[in-house]
Amino acid sequence: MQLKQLPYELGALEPIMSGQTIDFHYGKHHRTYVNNLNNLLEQQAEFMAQGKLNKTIALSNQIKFNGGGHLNHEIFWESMCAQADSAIPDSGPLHDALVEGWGSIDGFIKMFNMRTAAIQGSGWGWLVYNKRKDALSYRTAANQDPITDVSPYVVPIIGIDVWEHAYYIDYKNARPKYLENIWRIINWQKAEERLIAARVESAAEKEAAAKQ
Ligand code: MN3
Repeated sequence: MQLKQLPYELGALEPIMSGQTIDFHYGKHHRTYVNNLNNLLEQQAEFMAQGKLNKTIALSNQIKFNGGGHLNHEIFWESMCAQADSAIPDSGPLHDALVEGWGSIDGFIKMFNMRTAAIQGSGWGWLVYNKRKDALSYRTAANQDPITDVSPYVVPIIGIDVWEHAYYIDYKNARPKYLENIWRIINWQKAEERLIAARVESAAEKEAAAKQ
């Protein structure tokens, strides 16, 4: 697995998220998940080749943690953009689905922040598309659990990291303040693209299932 380049410069999300935070978060934390994951996958392949199934299985938790960390951060970086490019939608499929779910975008953000601020310890808050309900839902995940592990029926739309390393340099221990501000750098356009793609994918899966 490779650490993708960020879709913006280190300082592009200032003053909401500092270049220093992104330098540490992307350049150290995310990079470490990728390096660990690659080493673990290599070790796992060696154990498999040696027929050591017990040792292969023993690596599963670490692979989930570091692999989840890699997946989650890839979505996180692309969930954000420069403040000047971040525009809360006033129409369109994402706007409509959020209003259907929570009455208004404001109502959605309040719900998201309240529930994400309350996550105990390290984890993530997620806006997801629920394939079974053809609707948006909110979910939380602990540690680096991939959201598709929490529920296989969801597709991530927006993911917010609430590990302390995501906000401590800029906000110290004030997680609610970090959450309040982050909506000013959310890439709503990217979120809408994900929603549209998720609906297409879900419709294709339903069609394929109906043919069986
Ligand atoms: Mn993180």
